[in-house]
Amino acid sequence: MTYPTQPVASHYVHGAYVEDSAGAPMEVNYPATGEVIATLHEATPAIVDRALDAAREAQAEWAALSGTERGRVLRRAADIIGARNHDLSVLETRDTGKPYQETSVADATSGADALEYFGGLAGSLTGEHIPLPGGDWAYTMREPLGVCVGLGAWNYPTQIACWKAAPALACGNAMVFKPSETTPLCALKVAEILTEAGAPPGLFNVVQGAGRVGAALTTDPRVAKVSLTGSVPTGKRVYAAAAAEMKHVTMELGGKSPLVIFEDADLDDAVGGAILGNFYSSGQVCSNGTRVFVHRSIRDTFLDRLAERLQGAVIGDPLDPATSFGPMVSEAQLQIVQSYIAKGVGEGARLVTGGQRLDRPGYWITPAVFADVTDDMVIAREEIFGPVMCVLDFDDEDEVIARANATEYGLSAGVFTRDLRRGHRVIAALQAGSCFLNSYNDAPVELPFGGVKMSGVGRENSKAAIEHYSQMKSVYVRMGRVEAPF
Ligand code: TXE
Repeated sequence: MTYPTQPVASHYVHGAYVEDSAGAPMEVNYPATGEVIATLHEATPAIVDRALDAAREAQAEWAALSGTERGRVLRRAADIIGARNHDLSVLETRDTGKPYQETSVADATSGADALEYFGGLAGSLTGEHIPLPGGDWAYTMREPLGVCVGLGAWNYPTQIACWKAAPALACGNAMVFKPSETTPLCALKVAEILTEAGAPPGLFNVVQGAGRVGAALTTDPRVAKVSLTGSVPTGKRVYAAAAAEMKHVTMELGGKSPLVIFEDADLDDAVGGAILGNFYSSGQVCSNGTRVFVHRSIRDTFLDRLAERLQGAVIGDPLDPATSFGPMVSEAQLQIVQSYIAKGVGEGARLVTGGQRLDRPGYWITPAVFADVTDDMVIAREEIFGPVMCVLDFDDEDEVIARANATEYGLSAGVFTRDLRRGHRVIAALQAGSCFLNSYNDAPVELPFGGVKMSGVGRENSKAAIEHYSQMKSVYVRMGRVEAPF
């Protein structure tokens, strides 16, 4: 039996489900059919207050444990998630509409990887000893920040909750997590599982709601850090609000990433990379390579091969393991995508295939490919966040580097070529935080993930995330006498 979609209650605070029906109702739709699968309530100020108090209390207790003990809890949570991967994946599919074929290998599993990885690191987080002249010395201590807030987007609800919670908790922090109002279900399961794994009550709390609840968390003086996954406009607002009290931030924001395919690329790999980087999760991935620059000499062959491969997309019931392409997350997101497709056509781009809304309940649109796209078109400049690939032609390396970098974003970039030197040279010149050579969109926990320019601040995953969830204290130790001038 899989999990019911209606949770026991809307929020998870101090190790238990809590409800406050005074909060505005929030309906959750199954994107594949549009049907209401759960009704929750937005967090009232009283719930936010309880969650922050619970986190503050738990944080002190948690930070007093050894890193090894903290790590054990995280690793146990990873094991529980692994054992329940099927049920968690079904819930993720219902929450987001993403096909089970994806959720069963990319969501709870990725969350479990983060918990296991940071659980393993927790015991080795230390400061250092620094010898100084005259027998003096110093040491550094790595300290937690305190209570951290996580604000999630709707595209990877389980993964985002775990990617934020795992390094935060490993470093001795507590967290209040607010999922996206569009996909509120999965983070509650992460909270339940952490409790089951031995986390003290209040260590990881989930409160529901939209921007107003996120803003209340961001500005609360009990909060030391805010980590957001979302859009650039929201990122600017949250960053500015956090700055008022000099809070730490991690910003994982949007992108319009370039994927550069040279004439010597393995064409099937390049087509595969472009498919992964545009149509996985129905294109709702921040790091997608949505500006596909294809060398003019292979452009037509590339488009033919792509059209052939797209015939293989199985669009249907997301819970059927054979389905490889699901609906958009919401009617609103579908309409955004449709409006961009209309803009692309209006601007003179050639719609090679797809882009049609399917005549069925739910939020379905077929994968779209535009060719003859030019840099100035709106579809080549703005993040669409849907299954819309823009193919642009180029003639030489310097030209494509300049054009690829001519964007305010800098999340990801990919290069397909068989020329070893060119591959590394071009990657080095691209302004992006997460790059791929002859691949696209791999995000193992061992690698730092994050953007440059408007795509964000800070890094998630890898040892780099530790720097963003802890602070250093340095202690000077004088072994001799203190010599003062008077
Ligand atoms: O993101 P939002 P949404 C992009 C994508 C998409 C757009 C909107 O372009 O079309 O964002 O998606 C909370 N203070 N990405 O609506 O609005 C909000 O409740 C504090 C890129 O999901 O940025 C949610 O929990 N919090 C992205 C979170 O911030 C606030 C993945 C993100 O909301 C707030 C998904 C405020 N003032 C969408 N306002 C990626 N980069 O991965 C909103 N929130």
